[in-house]
Amino acid sequence: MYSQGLDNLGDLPPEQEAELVATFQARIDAEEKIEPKDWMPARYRHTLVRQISQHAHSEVVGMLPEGNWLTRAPSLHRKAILLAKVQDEAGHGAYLYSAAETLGVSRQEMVDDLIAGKARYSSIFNYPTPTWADVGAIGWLVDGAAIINQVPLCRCSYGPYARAMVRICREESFHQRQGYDIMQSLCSGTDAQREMAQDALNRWWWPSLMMFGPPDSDSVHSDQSMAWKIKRFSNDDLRQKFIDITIPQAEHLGLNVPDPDLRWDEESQHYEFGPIDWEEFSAVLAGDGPCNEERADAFAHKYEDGAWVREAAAAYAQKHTTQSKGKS
Ligand code: BYC
Repeated sequence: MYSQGLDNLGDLPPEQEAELVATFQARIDAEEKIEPKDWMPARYRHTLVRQISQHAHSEVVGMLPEGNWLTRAPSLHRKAILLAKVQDEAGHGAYLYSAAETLGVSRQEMVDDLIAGKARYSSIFNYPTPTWADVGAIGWLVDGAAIINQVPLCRCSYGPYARAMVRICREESFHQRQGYDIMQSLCSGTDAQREMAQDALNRWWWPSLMMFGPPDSDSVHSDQSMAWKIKRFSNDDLRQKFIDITIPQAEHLGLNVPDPDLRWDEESQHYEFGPIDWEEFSAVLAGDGPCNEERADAFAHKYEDGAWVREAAAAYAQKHTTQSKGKS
């Protein structure tokens, strides 16, 4: 996938290639940012295209589960906030597709791969949102997990990705707050509302932990990505951080985290938690999650429906360019 034109080695003599690689790694080690026109190993470029395009697809597919609730938000106020949040996700997708484009792959290719089922997006968006509390749980847990995972990406060695992440993380903080605020309202409401909040936590807790990726022992890309300072922390370290931050928030809401093995460990100063169902994770990645098919169909149809907007925008841009050329 996306391999055409990405290999910039091959014809070089081995000594010259080794020298380029060593200089590149020295720049990374010195915390310099790598910019689009700089020399980079093909695998570095490829890893970034893989991760950034998956990330962009996640933002865009992530609009679908919450978008389901735009017409049914419980008040005008909640609707306005949710609209703003969903629009932010579209913006995040746009920044990320642009960051990936600086590496030599077109947005069209990335979208075509998503529609063809060849590209991944986050496992979390293959779960359903049957109640309003799911919108709260997504903001609180999913955006909360995203912040933990993405704040270190603001220090990613690739400049355009790192810079896109700074703005995205600011907006994710607002998203997490709006989700927690929904949960707070439900938890201080009627018994039925509290039950709805608890049910949403029960369903979203484990999938949120899976967002951080497979355990370190099974993570195929982590070591290399950490050596290149694309990733700064391992999947397990970030998952632990998320758990440690989130349990007190659940306690504050008066909700029970659905893990009978959960306990605070004085010695390590971390929460210990029960086994994650990695078979479920693998099934979701293989396309057998509760909503994989629904999301794929919805994305493809919405993309088709939006063709006229893209055509109109391209025609407008073309006209604008011709007019400004005529003036100069
Ligand atoms: N879901 O070697 P590993 C959001 C794949 S959007 C699906 O550890 P890596 C939001 C992985 O791709 C959240 N696939 O990989 C949006 C690899 O397969 P391939 C998205 C997953 O890349 C709207 C294989 O498993 N955030 O927050 O080192 C509303 C082995 O994994 C997942 C990002 O994308 C998963 N959960 O680490 C609200 C952040 N986990 O590619 C919120 C940027 C793993 O070899 N991405 N896989 O076929 C990352 O930080 C890293 O790519 C990951 C995985 C931590 C996700």
